[in-house]
Amino acid sequence: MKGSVHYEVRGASALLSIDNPPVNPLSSGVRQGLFDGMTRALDDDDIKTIVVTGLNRAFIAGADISEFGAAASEGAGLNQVLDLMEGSTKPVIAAINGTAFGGGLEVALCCDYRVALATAPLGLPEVKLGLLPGAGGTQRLPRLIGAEAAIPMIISGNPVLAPAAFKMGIVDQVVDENVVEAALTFAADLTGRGSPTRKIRDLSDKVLADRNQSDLFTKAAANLDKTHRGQFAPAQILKCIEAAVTSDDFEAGMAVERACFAACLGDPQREALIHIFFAERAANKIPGLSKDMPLIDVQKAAVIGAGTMGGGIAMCFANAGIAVQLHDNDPEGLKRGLKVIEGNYARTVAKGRLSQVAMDQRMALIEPADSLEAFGQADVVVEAVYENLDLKKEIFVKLDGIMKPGALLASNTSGLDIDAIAASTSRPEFVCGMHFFSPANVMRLLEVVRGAKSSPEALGTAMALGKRLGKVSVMAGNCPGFIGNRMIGGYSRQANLMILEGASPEQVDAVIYNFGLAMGPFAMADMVGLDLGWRARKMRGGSNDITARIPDALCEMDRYGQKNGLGYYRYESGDRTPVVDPIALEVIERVSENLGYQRKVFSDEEILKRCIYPLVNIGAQLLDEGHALRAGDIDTVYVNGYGFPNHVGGPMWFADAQGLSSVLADIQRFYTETGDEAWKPAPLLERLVAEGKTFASLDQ
Ligand code: 3H9
Repeated sequence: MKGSVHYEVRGASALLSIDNPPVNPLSSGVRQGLFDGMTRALDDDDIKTIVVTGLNRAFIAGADISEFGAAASEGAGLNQVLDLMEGSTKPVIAAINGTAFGGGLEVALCCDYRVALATAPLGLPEVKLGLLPGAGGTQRLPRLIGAEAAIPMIISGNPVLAPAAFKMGIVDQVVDENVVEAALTFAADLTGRGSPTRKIRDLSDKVLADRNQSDLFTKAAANLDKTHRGQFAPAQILKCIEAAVTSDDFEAGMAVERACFAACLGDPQREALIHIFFAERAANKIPGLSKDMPLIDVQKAAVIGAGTMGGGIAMCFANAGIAVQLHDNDPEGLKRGLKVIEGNYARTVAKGRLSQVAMDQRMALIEPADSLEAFGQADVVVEAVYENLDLKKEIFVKLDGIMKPGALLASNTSGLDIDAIAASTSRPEFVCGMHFFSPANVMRLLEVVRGAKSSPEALGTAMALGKRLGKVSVMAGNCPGFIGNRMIGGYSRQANLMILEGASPEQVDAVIYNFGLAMGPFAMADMVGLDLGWRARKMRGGSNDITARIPDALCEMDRYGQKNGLGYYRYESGDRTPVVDPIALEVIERVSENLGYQRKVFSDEEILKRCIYPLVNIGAQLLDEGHALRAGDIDTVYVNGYGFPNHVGGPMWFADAQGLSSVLADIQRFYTETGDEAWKPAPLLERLVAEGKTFASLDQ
């Protein structure tokens, strides 16, 4: 059995300490240990109170996620343990020493009282795994703090720190240190007062008050479409909380929770979300990079380029408490960049999500630098100038002469050749890619790009730095576009071909939106600006690519996208909602006819396949070439960097779910119909189908 619980007698208290490193999930050994410890304490007349705490860095991180979908595990069930705790005639006190998530918080809610360390986060994040708190959380939390506060906490899955939990009424005492001693003192005090117990299941005042709010659940349900579009678990959560509010019968509410939990457990979204949970963590494990190898000690960072990317990257460092110098070769650009950063922070302060003090501290960590020479003592530099290989090489030549020995030299290129950049220095082993996604201070993804000569030390440092910056880091090989942009190229190309062949931007965008992305390729193109590509193509002397003909024609008519209110769509002033514009449709039809297309009608299903299957086919090539280490890495990139719906699990997981043989059959059909080499089936996809395997099987 996995994990254990230590039993100690401390005065008149039994102290149960959960030990299942690193974060104490409720694995079989923990459940059995809690059951045995509770039984022993209840049977011992000298024991008057019971204190439950966690060793290691958490209280309890929740149910053991790896057990979901696996064969039933041995030992006591969680409900048996919780019944024993909640039924205890001796007060049970949770000494919350660290993270109390999911089933962990539910354990604490079955205790009579909760004492927490001020730094401990408490939350019910099950929704992020496609689940709901299935150990009474949906019934006990509303009884403790009221449904109005419980709904956002359970629906968002976001944790609160112990001091906020105290204000909400979730914990009874917060201490800055020695939480176990504080809980034992709390216990001794209870004994002195005749050992009163306090069972949350018996509380009713909060839910009775909630009953008077007739629109609580209709409002919450209406909000789900904005916050959790297409997701299954959130509506189930509301159903459970409503049961807690509308009936006095606790057991009836628990029965609703059990049924809804079972429904979530059986839903494919749960599997997809748990796949993403483990894939994000697996992405950190790089063959050849050991956990304890020496890394560069990053105290001071530097960023080149104060535009949107560079400014966002500087904010990432400052947010993580790392001093960062920022340089731009245009002094006005540097001033503008600093103003934008200040404005970004000020908006977060205005929304109440950052204190003014924290903003001032972060701004103080960002030091403008007049010249690159100022970077000599930085431990890492991230170059974030625009995508021009010659310019980047020139900068790296200079950095080579300026940076101290042993510093990490990273380029934020989104797809240029890292080896060519590294070759312009005398220390290619210290060069790698660190590709942030825009806006860098918001987006979670970081692609760390391995050059042919990048040393394990440099790569390990970049990966660890990503974690410090709060990013999900994925290692990518050095190929044009790396993982993400190489794949997105196939997606955009098919979308652009389809509007030439007869689909409308609105239809393609609707299919992609309904699939779960925030916006489709044409709304996205309008947002980014059609003129960027158009100007770049003109500078290169034009392009033979037929998919550029429509955006070129739109730009020739001064339709640049959202920025001037006209693009693939029309935009009312001050509104970003795309409105179908017959003029743009006329342009599309004209270009399409001039190129000799017979426009045809597309089904939504065909559109979805044409957009998503290039991701799958290119993803398979990346795996075969070794440019992506795992199918799960590709899914992690797409979910965190490209807005792919995480409840679908990423493109490779989606392909597995469709059945690889049917995906391959469609790709073969597209190849035959179009003769387009881009549709040539990836050899890995063919091999997997021939062997009856899935992409997921490669990661096991
Ligand atoms: C639940 O509770 C359902 C109940 O309501 C009902 C039941 C009937 N299980 O993230 P890290 C592993 S659902 C198993 O790198 P951090 C993780 O895979 C659960 N393993 O550390 C990793 O393994 P490895 C609700 C888990 O410090 C290692 O621990 N709970 C679990 O950055 C370290 O993790 C959640 O959703 C788990 N529950 O963050 C909490 N948790 O080293 C999910 C972690 O082999 N967990 N592992 O790669 C988290 O949010 C973060 O892991 C946590 C620590 C904040 C706890």
